[in-house]
Amino acid sequence: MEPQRPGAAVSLKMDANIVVMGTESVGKSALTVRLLTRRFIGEYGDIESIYSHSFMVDRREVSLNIWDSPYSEHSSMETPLFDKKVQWADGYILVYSICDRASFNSVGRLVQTIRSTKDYLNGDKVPIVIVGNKRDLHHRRTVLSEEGWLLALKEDCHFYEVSAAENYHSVLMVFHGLVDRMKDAKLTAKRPLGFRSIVKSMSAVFARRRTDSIY
Ligand SMILES: Nc1nc2c(ncn2[C@@H]2O[C@H](COP(=O)(O)OP(=O)(O)OP(=O)(O)O)[C@@H](O)[C@H]2O)c(=O)[nH]1
Ligand SMILES: [Mg+2]
Repeated sequence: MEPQRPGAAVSLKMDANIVVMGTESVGKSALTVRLLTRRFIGEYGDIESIYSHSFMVDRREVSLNIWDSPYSEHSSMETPLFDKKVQWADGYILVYSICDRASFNSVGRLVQTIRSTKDYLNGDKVPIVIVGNKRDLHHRRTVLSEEGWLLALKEDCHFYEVSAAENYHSVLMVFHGLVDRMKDAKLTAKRPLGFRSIVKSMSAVFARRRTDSIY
């Protein structure tokens, strides 16, 4: 009988923390809920949550913790909560709306701030995916696809234009793209806070449990 290799089963599983960021109403919750439930429910409220989600990629189980928070000035860049999120995460989904030029400009600034905040050995390798959402609203478009592509090229990030309202598969591609990026990065990141402690600290701040979710 073939001897069992210690840790062989463990190496088939990948655990990762993902944070979804972007300014108000760009569709952060819509994207997250699409991935989790395959549905678009229209209104999402102001729920701060870390969701767990698993799927198989190349016969490997990928288990994600996805932190979705409503945008607020207080949790925007260069605050303690922002720093905590950035350190907690292994990968970042930065969302803008193709109908909102200011949200696009904000994504450019976010990439820079994440790179300078994250305790990675090599800031250039931080896995970031840029998402232009609300593609279905093309008649109200103010940000060209080319601008999204150019930003992603310049910042060496993956880029997707999607509609959380109309399409599940493009949303799935976003998360798969980030998982690929995280696999490639092969990073040695410091992780000062574990998942449990971050949930605890969130409960303290927001006085609600993560099970207050959309279900
Ligand atoms: N047409 C269209 N509407 C969308 C799309 N994604 C989200 N929305 C709508 O945009 C609004 C905001 O979506 P949310 O997912 O709540 O946005 P958010 O980024 O989570 O916003 P905050 O949590 O407040 O920061 C809602 O009315 C959604 O129904 C999309 O792809 N197309
Ligand atoms: Mg939200």
